[in-house]
Order: sequence, then C-alpha cells, then structure tokens
Amino acid sequence: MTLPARGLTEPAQAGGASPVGTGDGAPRHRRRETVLVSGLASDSHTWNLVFLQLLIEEHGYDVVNLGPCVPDELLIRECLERAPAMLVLSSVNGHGHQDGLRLIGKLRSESGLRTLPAVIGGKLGITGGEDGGHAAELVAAGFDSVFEDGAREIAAFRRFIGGIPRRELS
Ligand code: B12
Repeated sequence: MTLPARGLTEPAQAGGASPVGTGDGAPRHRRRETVLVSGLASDSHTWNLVFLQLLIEEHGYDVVNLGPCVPDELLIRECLERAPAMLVLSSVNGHGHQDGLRLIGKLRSESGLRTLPAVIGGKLGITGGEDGGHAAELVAAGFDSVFEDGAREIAAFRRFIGGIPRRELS
C-alpha cells in the first residue's frame, strides 16, 4: 500500500477493494471509486476532514484523506495520479475563499483536471456567510459546487454526492 506523501488516511484495502456480503457466506470483493478529501494550504484544522471522510464513506466510496495544510502542487499531483471520482476540499480557518480561488485556478489549468468534480465547503470567510458568502465567486472560478456552513449544507452535499455518475471498475 502506497501512502500519500503526508496524508491522514488511505483506503484500508489494497486496490480500493472492499468486502461485500454475498448472502452465501463467501466474501466477494468489489472495487469502490476513490474520493480525495483535503484541507487547503493555510488551514491546520483536522476534524472537519475526518467528518467528511466518514460521511463520504457512507455513500459507498473509498476516501483518501490528504489531511490539513496541503500545498497546492501536492494536491494537484495527487489528483492527476489518483484520478478520483471527486475532489472535496474543506476549510474553516477563514481563508478558504482565498486558498480555494488560488487552487481551483491552478487545478483547472491542468488539461486532465478540467472536468474533475471539485467542491469546497466549510467556514470559507470570517463573516459567517452574512455577506452572502463566497459561493458565486468560487463557482465562477471553477468549482462545481460550494457548501458554506449552514444547517442545510450537509443535506445538499449528500444530494451532490448522490448525483455523481458512478464508473464501472474492473
Ligand atoms: C479545534 C479548533 C482549532 C484547533 C485545530 C486542531 C486540529 N488539529 O484540528 C487549533 C487550535 C489548531 C485552531 C487554530 C486556529 N483556529 Co480554530 N477552531 C477550532 C474549533 C474550536 C473547533 C473546530 C473543530 O474541530 N470542529 C469540529 C468539526 C467536525 O467541525 P467543523 O470544523 O466546524 O466543520 C463542520 C462544518 O464547517 C462543515 N464543513 C467543513 N468543511 C466542509 C466541507 C464540505 C464540502 C461540507 C459539505 C461541509 C463542511 O461540516 C463540519 C461538520 O458540521 C473551532 C470553533 C468551533 N467551535 O467550531 C475554531 C475555529 C474554526 N478556529 C478559528 C480560527 C480563527 C483559528 C485560528 C486562525 C486562530 C489563530 N488566530 O491562530 C487558527 C488557524 C490555524 C490554521 N493555520 O488554520 C475560527 C475560524 C473563524 C472563521 N472561519 O470565521 C473558529 C470558527 C473559532 C471562532 N469562532 O473564531 N483551531
């Protein structure tokens, strides 16, 4: 198993396989797609990432959690190498909109990452979203969706995950 250069977690099963109940007692292994979860370069908060990992795993994906304070270049390299089904970014320190804008510009300039589903969420500024938030700016810059803190955001995020097309893995 290859660990990311400095990540929190890697799927427990090599090759992203996970045991599936067959009903006849024999374990069968089904490969699951990978979602990349990451903090942004300036942000050292960690439990937000653990929360997202557990939530996304509930939806039937393997999660590679790169952890907090991930430099832009490392994040982009991990996306290119792993070709995940989706990239989920989280930031809560108040700098998320700035880190996010910078990163998504670099990410979308990579030809292999122009259509990668990429979302960002958390506490992206320091106003608690009272100024209308940063969603419009971040979407215009290239994010597929933005989930700023609020009671309805987690439900909206679950719906977004449910709408990601599933690929057949051999
Ligand atoms: C623990 C903590 C720390 C710890 C982090 C330790 C660690 N290893 O994680 C330490 C002490 C290091 C820290 C440092 C700082 N912190 Co701090 N920290 C917190 C605290 C108390 C709890 C965060 C936490 O773990 N929550 C639990 C997780 C599960 O929840 P969450 O982070 O809120 O995430 C939820 C949502 O945001 C959402 N979500 C998050 N991301 C995403 C992404 C998507 C896609 C979706 C759908 C949802 C989503 O889902 C999560 C579950 O509901 C919060 C205050 C609070 N009570 O929330 C402040 C807080 C986040 N910190 C804050 C600040 C300002 C800082 C510092 C800048 C302080 C300083 N001056 O040094 C530094 C920043 C350091 C850095 N470089 O990033 C502010 C951020 C203010 C803002 N954004 O408006 C907060 C809100 C405190 C406050 N009220 O002012 N912090």
